[in-house]
Amino acid sequence: MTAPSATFRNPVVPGFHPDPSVCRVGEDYYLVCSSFEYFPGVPIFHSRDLVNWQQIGNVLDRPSQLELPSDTHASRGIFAPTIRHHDGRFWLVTTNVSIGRHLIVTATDPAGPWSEPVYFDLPHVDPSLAWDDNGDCWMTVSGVESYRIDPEAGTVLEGPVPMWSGTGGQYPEAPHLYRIGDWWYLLVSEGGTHTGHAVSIARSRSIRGPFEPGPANPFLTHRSTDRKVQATGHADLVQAGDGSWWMVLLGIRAKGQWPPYHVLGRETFLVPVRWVDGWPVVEEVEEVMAAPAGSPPAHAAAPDPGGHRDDFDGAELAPGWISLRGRPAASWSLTERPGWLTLHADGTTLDRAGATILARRQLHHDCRAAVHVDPGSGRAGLTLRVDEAHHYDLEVSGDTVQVVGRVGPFRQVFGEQPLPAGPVTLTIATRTHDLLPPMVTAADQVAAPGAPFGVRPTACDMVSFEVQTEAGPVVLAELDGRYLSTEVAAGFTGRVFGLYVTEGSAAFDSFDYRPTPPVVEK
Ligand code: 6LW
Repeated sequence: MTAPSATFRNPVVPGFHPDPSVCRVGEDYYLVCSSFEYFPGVPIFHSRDLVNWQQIGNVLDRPSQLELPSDTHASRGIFAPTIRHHDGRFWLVTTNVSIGRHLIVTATDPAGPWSEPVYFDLPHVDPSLAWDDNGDCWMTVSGVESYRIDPEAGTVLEGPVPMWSGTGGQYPEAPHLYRIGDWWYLLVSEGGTHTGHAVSIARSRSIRGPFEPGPANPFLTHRSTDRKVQATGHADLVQAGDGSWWMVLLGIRAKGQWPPYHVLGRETFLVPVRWVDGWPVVEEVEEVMAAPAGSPPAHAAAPDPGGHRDDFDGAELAPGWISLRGRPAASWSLTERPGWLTLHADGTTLDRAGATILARRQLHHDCRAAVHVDPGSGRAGLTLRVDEAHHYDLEVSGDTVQVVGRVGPFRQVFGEQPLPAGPVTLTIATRTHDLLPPMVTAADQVAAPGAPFGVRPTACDMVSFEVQTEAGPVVLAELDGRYLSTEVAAGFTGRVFGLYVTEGSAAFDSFDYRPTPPVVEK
């Protein structure tokens, strides 16, 4: 009798973790994602089962590797990386679109340190690396075309060599070449990184082509379907130690209707791959998926990432903390007030690049994040942000706590109350609904004259702001979370919770992030 297959939960790396690339060395898997205007760049994760991923560092963790000019726009900076293991070393290639260059760094330990970059001034994005049977290195980029390069000298030896550009969808990108048996397989995403996204494949006997398209392209797409996971694409293949094949890819989980909104950015998903007549076949990407018996994910335990808490007692910040466009040494300290994270303002607001923020990604639709902060004489708080023009702030200054919303050109204070001096706990919570309550009717307005006609009392995504007072918790405001979505803000990132200071200095004793149970729809 065949052993029953186990299930695993998707996304395997939730929250704003797009453009995954993966490689295996023995029993160990390593996965990287893009990071855009955030510093440090390119989070790197380790797993033994492809399902439970622990962040072990950031590949680009010093300014000499990661130039993010102070005018770097939101969603510029570091685009999609590729990670490979070759000749005893890890190789990572990516594009810094803010300086218009591809770069390669290497490491013997994937947790770092990684080398200084070797730059390539070649067009396009989404570089990938492969080594041919002669040991020559090829960089393949969106479009799709390849260049034979010397990856250590930073020189181009040949190219561009045109490859295969997918089935005709827009933006052929995220190309990866694989040597499998006697074939070179070329994986390509197309259709754009939203609901039209798709993954196609072709193969050739030679790395230079010509490439023969697969018989069932695109062999993965969720376009025009009502599946919960959408925008599936930007994929990378990996063979597990037991011989089974897997694909990591990005997808989005949207809520609400006409249109649906997604707020967590593009997340990393995993699907099993079968080979049929020499071509990869994958099932639809679901939030709960079956893993073939005996395969690494079938051994995965407790795949829910859960919450995390930081009391700032360590000597270093955990690798999950990200800042914007750099992290000047003078802007933060774990030693100035031991057990607290001290932040110093450097003269700007959250509406402009340059404010002092330390942030963590929002990982669940339903969650709460709390900080215990001593604002001193500063202006500080907890923000839920997508970019400088889309953020909700729960802010303390002087003897007042207030909720400030900034969406596009609009800025408004939504709730305010006096507060005694000293440390205070601030909480931002998000709550989502798949089904929407009915809109307010004329009859409702008779019962509740202030109710706005034709508006739903709650949206598919609500954000609430709470301050802990001596009399208990007080909710200062509840705002529609859709204004902090990719559909409104645009761009390639997702929401993060940020600890910030915009005037003077402030100290944070803890950050506590928890998923909360989803609302049960009737
Ligand atoms: C990335 C491209 C894409 O370079 O989005 O998913 C771009 N596809 O491949 C930014 O993440």
